[in-house]
Amino acid sequence: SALPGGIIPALLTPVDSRGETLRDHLVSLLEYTLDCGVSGFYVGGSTGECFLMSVSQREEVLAIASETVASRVPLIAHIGAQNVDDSFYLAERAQALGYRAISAVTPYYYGFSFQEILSYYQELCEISKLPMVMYFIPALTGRTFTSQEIARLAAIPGMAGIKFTADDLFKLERLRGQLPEFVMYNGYDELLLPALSLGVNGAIGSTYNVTAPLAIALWESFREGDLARAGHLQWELNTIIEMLVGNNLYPTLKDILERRGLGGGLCRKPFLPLTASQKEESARIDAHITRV
Ligand code: HMN
Repeated sequence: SALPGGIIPALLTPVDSRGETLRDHLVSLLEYTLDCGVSGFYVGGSTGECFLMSVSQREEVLAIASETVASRVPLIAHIGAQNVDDSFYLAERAQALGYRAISAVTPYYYGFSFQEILSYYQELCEISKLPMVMYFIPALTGRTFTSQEIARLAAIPGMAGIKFTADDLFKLERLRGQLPEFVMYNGYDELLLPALSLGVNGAIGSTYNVTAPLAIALWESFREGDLARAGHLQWELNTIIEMLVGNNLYPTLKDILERRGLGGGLCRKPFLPLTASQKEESARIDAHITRV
């Protein structure tokens, strides 16, 4: 029951204007990306809008993903929540639904001490039989950790890996050398190739919902030692990512899925729907991706 490597979309959650999950759209997205050859899914993370959802909505998405994927690839459930009981509950559900691993964002907002964060993960790792992937995203949590602190968290029994969503590649490199068995996922799609060169095991990201074939081609070029092609693909991907991020990322990713006939739906409030000019830009981005 090893953790997956390779390209792993951070799954989007298509919703209607009332914020209810569009099951058929979610199933289409899963089938489409599976056909592209992705190695797994990260379900219910930031990209999945977990922090805008109720626990029952999160549970529903975990269930739809596991029923649809039906063990074709391993699934990682993001179960982090501000209410610890919600995390425990979702961790239990993930285990019952056959997830390969759980993941939790580092506790945020209250400025918790390192000890508090350590004991949060210790307790989660004790109650769950599933391996834990800590979700390190300092730009959004406002809380960073030194590589020594990450190494202390990595030593918790059951802590199997990290989703490293940070651009501090020196820290990534130091951790890789210090923790050879620890599973490391790159989190900024913009940095896939540099992170691969530093020995990450996989990459979890939002943009792979619409660029999986390109990201997989980059991964394979790197594996084959074709660094010129890998570098070119990173450049192509980054041109796309720059456009996506400049147009409101998640609603644009969903709009692109709509254009491809997969049905992306909307984002939950307070995300706003795309304006007419953002929709035009989204059409241009989709056309650009198709040309690459
Ligand atoms: C998740 O939890 O949904 C993702 O793994 C988050 C992922 O790391 C993305 N980060 C954010 O959206 C904040 C990246 O894929 C990011 O969207 C991408 O690199 C574009 O900047």
